Amino acid sequence: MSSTTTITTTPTATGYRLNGDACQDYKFKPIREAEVNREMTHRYFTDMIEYAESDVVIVGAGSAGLSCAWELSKDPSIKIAIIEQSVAPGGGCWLGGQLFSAMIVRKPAHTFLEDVGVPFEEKENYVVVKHAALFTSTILSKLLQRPNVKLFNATAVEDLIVKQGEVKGVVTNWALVTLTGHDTQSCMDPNVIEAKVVVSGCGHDGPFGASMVKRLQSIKLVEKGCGMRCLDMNSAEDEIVNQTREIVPGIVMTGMELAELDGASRMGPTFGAMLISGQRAAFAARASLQRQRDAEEQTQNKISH
Ligand code: AHZ
Repeated sequence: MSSTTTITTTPTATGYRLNGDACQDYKFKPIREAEVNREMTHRYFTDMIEYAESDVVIVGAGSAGLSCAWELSKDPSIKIAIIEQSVAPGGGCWLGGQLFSAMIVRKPAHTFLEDVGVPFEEKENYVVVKHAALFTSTILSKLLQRPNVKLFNATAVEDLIVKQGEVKGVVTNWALVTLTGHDTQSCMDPNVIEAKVVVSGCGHDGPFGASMVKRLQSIKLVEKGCGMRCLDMNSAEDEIVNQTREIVPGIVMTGMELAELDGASRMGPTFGAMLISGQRAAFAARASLQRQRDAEEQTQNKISH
């Protein structure tokens, strides 16, 4: 509380006490419009310059992508850009399923919730978070405070940078351009972010979903799979976690997009697999970074000998 804050103790009609300056004649400090502009644009473009070369780009800020970012960003030396086409990050995890609030997480994935600090109600084989938005808002608020993480929302990944069969980064555009602009503004070229590893968590097929797996199939870096199978909660969650891996050099896949690649079942409204698949994707991304560092070191050693 600032030293100038006044506390009123007048009881209101509802019995609550109001406190703070909001009850007084309120006056903001002055600001110039241009100052607001410069604060925002300077910071955004500084971030764009800073993250033009990232260690890891995570595509899609759904439950899998965010869980991956959570785990990976524990190492402050890894620079992570998260690209989300929607204005609001979170993908499908603002709701538990359909329009319902509660989020079901099957054990033992509840340990991930403990790690993030999300409270839950305990049942024998699963836990319940009282609102999925509590998970999403908690992980987002903690993640976005980490100095090695930048979220670029309202930005879509349109394509990949691929060299000699290895993924070396992503091609981006403002999501509005990707969604509608290409009808009228086909000349609007995109932007790029170089990355040592790309983690794709674009979700299953849909208006924007599975965008990465479709592109990888079209350039024949992966085979065309049979697509997501029908719902079976018990097999689906294990399958997704166990299939999480680096699918081609430089690209790790996580979450429901994997079902489109490998033909796994969908699990419907249970989220444990998304959290643990995200965590596994972080381990796979770290292993890929390490492998690339070792290879670089070997090349340097050969040159210097
Ligand atoms: O907007 C998408 C969403 O937030 C984003 N996205 C997709 N393509 C993109 C692109 N560029 C940038 N080209 C992109 N962003 O990716 C996010 C995917 O989140 P999601 O919640 O849809 O997927 P997830 O795999 O993290 O979680 C799946 C949750 C599901 S679906 C399901 C079922 O249908 O049975 N069950 C569960 C638990």
